[in-house]
Amino acid sequence: MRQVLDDMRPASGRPMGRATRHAVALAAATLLSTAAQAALVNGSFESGLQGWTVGNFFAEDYDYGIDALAHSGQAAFFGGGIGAAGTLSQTVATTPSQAYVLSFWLAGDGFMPNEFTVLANGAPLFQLSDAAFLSNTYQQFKVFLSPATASTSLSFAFRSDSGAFHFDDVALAPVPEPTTTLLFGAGIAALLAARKLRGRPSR
Ligand SMILES: [Ca+2]
Repeated sequence: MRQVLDDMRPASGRPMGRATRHAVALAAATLLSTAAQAALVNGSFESGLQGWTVGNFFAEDYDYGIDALAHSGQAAFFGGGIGAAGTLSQTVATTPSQAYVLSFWLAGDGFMPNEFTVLANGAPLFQLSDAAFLSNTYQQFKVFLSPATASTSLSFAFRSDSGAFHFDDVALAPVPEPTTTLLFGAGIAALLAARKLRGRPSR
């Protein structure tokens, strides 16, 4: 907050009046409170639906909810929108151009039709249609993404007209290696180019 206020100091360098400072503090507080949370929370659903937003389902404990068929801990999300997919979403802070791996565990009961989709900022990244999972056995999936924005809305869409998917242990982690290697490589290339220029004989 102090940093935000310092950055908002008027260019003239004159100190702000008390009223202006108060208004700026309020505006900054509003900005901070609506910003995405820093990291994905409650990815194991041990705190129920805390941190998550659900949409387009019919009713809790009917076509979505929390139950004990967990991959880890005592709880998992279950969802199977009827006729259309219901969604489970969470907005997290992301670093633009940083690569991330989104991992999660998913199980199905094999009832058809079914559909599962992963979306980032509304764009589909991964989809399963009429997946025939065996007797609610969890499988891990990993989806890579490189967000272009400082916050990313992650959504998972579940449709299962006669059954439900189970979903647990969602995590979003940065993938540092390729970016670091690329930057390092670019640095070396720039260094070599600079040497070449310096080494060129003058006319
Ligand atoms: Ca869990």
